[in-house]
Amino acid sequence: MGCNFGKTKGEGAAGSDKKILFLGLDNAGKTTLLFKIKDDEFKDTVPTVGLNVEQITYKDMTLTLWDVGGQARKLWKHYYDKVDGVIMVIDSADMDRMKIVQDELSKIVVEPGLETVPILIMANKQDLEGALSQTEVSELLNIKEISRKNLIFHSCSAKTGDGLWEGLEKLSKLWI
Ligand code: G3D
Ligand code: MG
Repeated sequence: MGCNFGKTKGEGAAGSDKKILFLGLDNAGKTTLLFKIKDDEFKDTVPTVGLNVEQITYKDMTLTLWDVGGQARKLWKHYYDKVDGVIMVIDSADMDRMKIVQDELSKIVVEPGLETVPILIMANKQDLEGALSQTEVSELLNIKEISRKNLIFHSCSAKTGDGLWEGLEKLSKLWI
């Protein structure tokens, strides 16, 4: 499945610690994605009340992954300090809330303190029948209107793991 754990020196950014923040609406799949990355397995999750923080070694980097929950969106900004990357997780099958996702994204991209932080948008739940494709999600979110260099987009399934490592790979390239 292309899992890229372990130390493969020379391929990533110079050995370093990176703090990555998972953002997204509740039920988008943040916690599932976090544990899929951590343990490479599909876990039943319960809605995140507090924080899930996990650390992994990816290439020659230590990534600390912060899942801060999706319900209290006003609290997200308290976690922006010293963030090296944001992974915004989207439920691609949840068309009804795409407008809310778009609003949240438009706030994140102009957030003071996140201007230079790479953002990876993950169009999750691609395994679900009826999920919108990466292109469809990106059109609904009006991504092309966002003038920001370090914003990348990828589709994935936290359930199967498809696209997960490719997304992380894209994000890690922005640190080089
Ligand atoms: P959140 O942390 O963003 O709030 P969760 O979301 O990780 O708790 O996931 C919410 C629900 O979506 C969970 O289902 C989880 O299993 C499911 N889910 C997450 N990612 C995927 C995916 O890629 N594909 C599919 N099919 N389901 C996914 P339950 O039923 O436990 O509420
Ligand atoms: Mg959660």
